[in-house]
Amino acid sequence: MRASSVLVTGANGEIGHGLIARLAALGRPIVTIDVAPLEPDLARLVRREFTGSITDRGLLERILAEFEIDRVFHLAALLSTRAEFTPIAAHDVNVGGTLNLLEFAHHEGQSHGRPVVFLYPSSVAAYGLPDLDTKTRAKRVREDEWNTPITMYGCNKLYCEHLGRYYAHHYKQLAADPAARRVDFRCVRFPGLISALTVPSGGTSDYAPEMIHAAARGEPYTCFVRPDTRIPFMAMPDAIDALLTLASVPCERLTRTAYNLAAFSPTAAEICNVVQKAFPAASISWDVDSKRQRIIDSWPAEVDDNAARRDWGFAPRYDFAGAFDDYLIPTIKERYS
Ligand code: AKB
Repeated sequence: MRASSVLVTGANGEIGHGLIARLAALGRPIVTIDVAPLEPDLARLVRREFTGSITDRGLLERILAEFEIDRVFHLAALLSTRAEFTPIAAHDVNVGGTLNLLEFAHHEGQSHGRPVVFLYPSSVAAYGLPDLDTKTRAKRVREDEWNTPITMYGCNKLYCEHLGRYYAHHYKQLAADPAARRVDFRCVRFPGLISALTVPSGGTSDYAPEMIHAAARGEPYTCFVRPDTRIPFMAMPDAIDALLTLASVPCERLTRTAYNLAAFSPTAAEICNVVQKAFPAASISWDVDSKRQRIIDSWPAEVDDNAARRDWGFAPRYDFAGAFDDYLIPTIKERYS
């Protein structure tokens, strides 16, 4: 008999670290895919680790043959800055890989007869505001506004939100016997995420976590965006809670497939101030990279997350002060001590 398990792609990444620990604590057998071997602390927690790419359909077929997957957390992606340097590779992984995973989930659902719950982290990068004036006037942007991303990553995320909705509601709609609902696709649009345990790479919202971790390590940091730059952020534990909550809510409660999530929206200068208060020796300077700034300026300062709050009770634990005082600063200090 195939073992019923949860599949996590991009398991070695920032969200994967937190999510795998939580899934293991819940007693769920975990199967992972990542292009790099799992770090030893994570590897101990999983039932089976596959080192390879989500673009490799043969690999997905092997997993299909061996495991009964009833839940997928599809975290693997090339982030916004990296994707601009290699847009075709980004499209292959972010879109091609997601399409493979959706098809995989459909076949899993067909084989065990239950819909596979498919969790997909989209991003605030799915938005694209044309200029700073519009960004200021837009205020709290709703899911269906300003869906005109300017990055390959943002275009990939927005398109995959629609692919997921297609698999969930319209798959093979013209077939003589339209397929039963096999993929239960659920998506959150994450803001920039800040973890106390890992440092991101390849993103454009990375200036916030980089600034904090550099200060804790006693290293100087040069911030690549203007001090008045404002986008939404969230502490990693709230991001993991959101994925787990959305995964377990009855599907009748969901009125959409993609939900905005928000927690706090500080400027880069406000982040710098709290970091400097916590680490008085921190050396933070500013050298604006106008191209990365343009990307950040196209993302909203705030998003409207009323639908997530109403439909499935999303309620982040950490506001700006709490995220730093109760989670980031103490955990990071302990990590580097
Ligand atoms: C990035 O900066 O690319 C990501 C994101 C906001 O999705 N952190």
